[in-house]
Amino acid sequence: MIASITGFKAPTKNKMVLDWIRAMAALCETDGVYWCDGSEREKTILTRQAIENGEVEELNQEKSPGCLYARSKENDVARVEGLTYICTKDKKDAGPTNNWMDPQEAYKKLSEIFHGSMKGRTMYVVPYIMGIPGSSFNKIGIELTDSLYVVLNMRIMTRMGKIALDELANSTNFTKGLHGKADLDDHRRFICHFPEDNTIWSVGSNYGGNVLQGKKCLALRIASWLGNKEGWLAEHMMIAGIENPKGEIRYVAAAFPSQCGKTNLAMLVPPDSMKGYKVWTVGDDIAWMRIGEDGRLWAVNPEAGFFGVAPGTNMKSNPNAIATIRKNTIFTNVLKKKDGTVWWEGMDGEPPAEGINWKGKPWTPASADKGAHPNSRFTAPARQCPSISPEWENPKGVPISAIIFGGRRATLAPLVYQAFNWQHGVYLGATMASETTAAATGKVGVVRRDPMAMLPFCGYNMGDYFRHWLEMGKKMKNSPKIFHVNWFRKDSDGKIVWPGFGENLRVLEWILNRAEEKIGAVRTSIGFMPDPRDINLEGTGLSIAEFETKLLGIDQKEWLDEVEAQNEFFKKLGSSLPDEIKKEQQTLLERLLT
Ligand code: GTP
Ligand code: SPV
Ligand code: MN
Repeated sequence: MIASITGFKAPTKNKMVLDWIRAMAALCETDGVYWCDGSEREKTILTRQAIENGEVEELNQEKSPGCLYARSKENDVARVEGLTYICTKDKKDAGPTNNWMDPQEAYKKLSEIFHGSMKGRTMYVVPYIMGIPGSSFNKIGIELTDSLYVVLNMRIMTRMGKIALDELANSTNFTKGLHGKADLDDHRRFICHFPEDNTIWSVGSNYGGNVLQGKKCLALRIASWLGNKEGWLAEHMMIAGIENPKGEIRYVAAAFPSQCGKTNLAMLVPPDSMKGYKVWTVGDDIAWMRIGEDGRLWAVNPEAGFFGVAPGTNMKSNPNAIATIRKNTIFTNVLKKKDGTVWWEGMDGEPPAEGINWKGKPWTPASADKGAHPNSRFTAPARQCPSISPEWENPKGVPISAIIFGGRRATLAPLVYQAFNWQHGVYLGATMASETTAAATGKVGVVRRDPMAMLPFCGYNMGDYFRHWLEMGKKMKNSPKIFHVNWFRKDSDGKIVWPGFGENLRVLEWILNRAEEKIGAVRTSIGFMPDPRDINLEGTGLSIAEFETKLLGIDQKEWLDEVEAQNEFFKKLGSSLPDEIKKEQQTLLERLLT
């Protein structure tokens, strides 16, 4: 039976939108179609509905006004990279690092799961903008979903509702997204991208990165594909402005893999020894970057909220995040306390005497289980962040002085080094590696290649992606300088040496001084490294000697092994790997051996 558009009247005459929604509603056999307008009134109504049907719980409204609590199924708490596909006609276009399915096969396979899956459920139409309203740099998406949890999250993470339909008007240029919980069975769970059709279908999950389609699906996988065609970059990067004591602000963008410190760096609070500095948050996860008329690289955060890692967030590690999530925040898979507030491992103060944990089970500090899942998250409006940059909604974006790559490496990678030039910098990004985290299902703590932190998010052939980066460099008059950092290097006792968090500003200061060519550096086989006297160590408890050996030391044997390990990854890329990257590796090898 063809379901008619019921519930509320369609607020658009856009024929393509209407035809497509009618077809999807028929496929899913939904009971009704509800168009989200994004208003406060609607939020109140949908929140009440979500509480009534058990999709979310209300938290203590005195202590946590506007806050909600949600639990996803135990088998549905992280991105599923093994079930995430790029569906292009030619397998080569997805490349060797992505799962690939033929588009026709994917539509067929997922249609069978979607078919009839919304019987007795409402289909919510969520029109949304990724980018700054009114900017020519925007992408518009419409996500159809049977999950109120998704609707409530999307209204925080994107500019959602009427505003997006108005901006779309009669254009046919929008990302067609379909999401259904179906039966939340992980054997019938797929996250499929059809970049040639500007389409995303995800089914069988209700976890953030799999289902909040504006984020990883549109703003990275589809957008990176478009960026390659249109000459811009969609990156897994935080963006922040660093204001020095003279009041000058310089912007950096940093690509670290999931759960490796982007949100923390974006909201950094300067240490006591760096009075007069201030960090302004522009974005914590995604950067869209274009070359401006001045030949510089300009970055915009296309999101409107933060979907941040909860465990470890406290007043010392990230006070700005703590202030941001006091109200209007959705907490997913954390522990719920008796008083209707939330808790997670690594929060301030003592653990609560009891609570209900992320699995929905009674919990005490003696429990073997964790209170909060290691990938539990908060969803909060970016505008609530005390350090939000006055420029964060500037449609032009902010000019980037330095690009920073980094990962979790217990050994090998020093605290910081600088690429000799853009091409060498692209090589550093291309050969990035990091220990895996709980942000995706699978083993945690295994070193894997994660080029530019985009392994799970690049919507096309990784070799072509490197080539695109190389070409972008040639087009810029004033390209950002490129750096590599590692906050996670351990000593022989297995302890992380660098204090991290706010103290990372000491490294950012060096990076910006280098980017502006204000100070010299030591030329080493792997890149430019700091003269230790150029990094402010006051108050870190680290001596210059310790700093040099434990954080800057280069172990030749380890680096030679690293080059070998890179070759394994290069082999996978085959002929799509640009010669320039191979050449950079060759000259590194020569430098290591002389
Ligand atoms: P995604 O949202 O998954 O993309 O993660 P992210 O890159 O934004 O990572 P986030 O800032 O949330 O940090 C993830 C984890 O790394 C948290 O448990 C932090 O406590 C920890 N972390 C962040 N910065 C540092 C640091 O400078 N040093 C150390 N040791 N840990 C850090
Ligand atoms: C990440 O995993 O990089 C995240 C969280 O930012 S998710 O939205 O789940 O992708
Ligand atoms: Mn991320």
